[in-house]
Amino acid sequence: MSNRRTVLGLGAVAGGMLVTAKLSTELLERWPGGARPGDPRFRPAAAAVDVPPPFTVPMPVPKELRPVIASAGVDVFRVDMTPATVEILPGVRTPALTFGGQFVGPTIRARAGRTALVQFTNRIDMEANVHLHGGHVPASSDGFPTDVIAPGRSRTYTYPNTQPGATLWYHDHAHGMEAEDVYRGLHGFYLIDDDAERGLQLPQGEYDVPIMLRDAAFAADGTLDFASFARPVVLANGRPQPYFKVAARKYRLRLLNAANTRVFTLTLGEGATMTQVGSDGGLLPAPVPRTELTLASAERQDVIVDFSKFPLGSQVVLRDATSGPVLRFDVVRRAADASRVPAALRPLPPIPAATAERDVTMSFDLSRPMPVGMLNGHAFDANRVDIAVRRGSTEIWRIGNGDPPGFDHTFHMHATHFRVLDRDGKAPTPDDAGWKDTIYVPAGARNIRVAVTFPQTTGKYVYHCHFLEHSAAGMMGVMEIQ
Ligand SMILES: [Cu+2]
Repeated sequence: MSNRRTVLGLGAVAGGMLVTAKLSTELLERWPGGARPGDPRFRPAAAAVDVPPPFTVPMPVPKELRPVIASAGVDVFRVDMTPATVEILPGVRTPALTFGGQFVGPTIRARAGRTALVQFTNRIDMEANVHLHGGHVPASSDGFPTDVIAPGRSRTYTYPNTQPGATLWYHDHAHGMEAEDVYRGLHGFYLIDDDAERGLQLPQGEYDVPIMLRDAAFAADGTLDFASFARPVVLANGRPQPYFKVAARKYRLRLLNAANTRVFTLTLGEGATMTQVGSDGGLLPAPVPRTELTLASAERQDVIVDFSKFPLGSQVVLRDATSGPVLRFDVVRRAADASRVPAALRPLPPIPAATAERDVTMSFDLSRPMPVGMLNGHAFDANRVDIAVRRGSTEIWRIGNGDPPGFDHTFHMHATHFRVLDRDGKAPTPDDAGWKDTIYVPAGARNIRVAVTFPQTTGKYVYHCHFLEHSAAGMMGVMEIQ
């Protein structure tokens, strides 16, 4: 454990510096303008490992997990957390830490109004735990960083699914290890379906596709290189720049940025429209036509793409502004399409009057040999309550980035969702729409105001930077709902 933590410390610096200091002279020299495909720097420094050309492997859709028991009102699932050797790059064996042996864990599809009990068994040789990102769950099932599952032990998490339909994901949250563990594969989708949403007749079944985007660096022997500055290989559902065969009809694409420390800015084809219907906490009040989506680490956006707008045989590329092609959709067949995109989806309720306002400033202590992550000047301490709030109350939090230019952050709050009111006095961006649990806090952001209504549950939850190298380095606080 101590060895692994030491390694993590180095990784924290590397990963943190990668994104946060992207404007530093040193990095600009190494990485001017970011890597582009075809640029030799797009490959890892010691790239003896073969990264295939784009669009040579198919994109899988992670398997959906069947409940082992489905009784009145309760579904029971079992998932092993286990080391596994997986194929990410074709023909290359990569050791990973997985849920259920899959590099992108099995998708858990839950139903609103039905409790899911998920028993996780830790078959990894170190402590780990599980956080349901975006889940409204009791504190005892939230994966508090020090509330871990010992090796060889099992733990059943209770997910009440009292929130509306949404694209959530589950991942490790063991303090100090979350960055490395998630990087090595402890991530999977958790989708909540609700009847009202189903009634809208958005694309369903095989036309409802979760897509996990992330990046990775590979050492020459095929292992995932966690300490690497650069993570040049972009993966969609665990494969490098894959293709995905689609029918000429509407699809719901549930896009998740599961990269530890990266911002994707996505466009489709030659400026094709992606109709956004959902964000972190589920459906927007109305569909929003978008041509460019920005997803910081852990953010989700659900979009409807109508591939019938493209001639059969078209190849439509999803592209990231920094890394280039991410995924190619090949329009290969016709299909019936009874799905719709209604003009009204799910109304957003009015925000209750706030009873408190608080500031949360995110920064590094750069005076130390290893940068330490801080919120309001304090590194994470699991035994200290940083913010106590009243259950059911509404507050306005002003999130600021206290670091010098070049240091980006993200802000994530557990237990609930919030709404972005404004950014430094300006209107929120389209990427801030709807119910959010994670927002981008770029360099220079001083006052992003969010309104949050706390749930009726009580207990200790964390809020943190979701660039996981930053939270692992201490950029995390404890809030107690009382
Ligand atoms: Cu950060």
